[in-house]
Amino acid sequence: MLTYLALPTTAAIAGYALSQRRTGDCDKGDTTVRAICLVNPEKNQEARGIVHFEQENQYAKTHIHGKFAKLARNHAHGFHIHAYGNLSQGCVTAGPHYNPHGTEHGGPFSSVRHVGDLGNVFSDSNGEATLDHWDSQVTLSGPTSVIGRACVLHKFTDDHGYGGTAESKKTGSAGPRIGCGVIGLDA
Ligand SMILES: [Cu+2]
Ligand SMILES: [Zn+2]
Repeated sequence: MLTYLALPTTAAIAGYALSQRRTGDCDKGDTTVRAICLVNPEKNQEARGIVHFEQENQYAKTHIHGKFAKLARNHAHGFHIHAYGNLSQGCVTAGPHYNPHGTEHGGPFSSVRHVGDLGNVFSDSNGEATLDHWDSQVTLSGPTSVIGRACVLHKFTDDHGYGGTAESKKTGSAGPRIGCGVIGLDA
């Protein structure tokens, strides 16, 4: 009787231990955080897109890649991360470029830039664009994480702060917001 009880108990403990070890291994091996931003057109606009974010750990560059459609043909459209995920009044309530360090506007490879400065997406003759960028300032965890903020597509070209105006140093003079979405966690 005791033997019959003991056997399954031992098996259960062994199985539990094994499952714990597997879970532990899995946690160590995959620290990648993923996020997604569905870019929906602003009112009376058509531009749309889908952007994926992947970061292996808090200190790694973040891979930002995606696709856009219904853009102006053969055009560079400014694309940024803005401070807030509030789209209640459309893209305008997403606030300014995400700028946790209080710096001037720049381009994605500028030494002085907003964290949210992703530059431009370049459309082809069909009004379609792909984005494939590894970013050194955008993070998906920690105090300056972009999760819950917004990605915003603009009508005009971001001049990376070289336009010679106050607006250029603030927004890159990228003009009206034509599409946006909230950056949310992905599996
Ligand atoms: Cu913007
Ligand atoms: Zn900026």
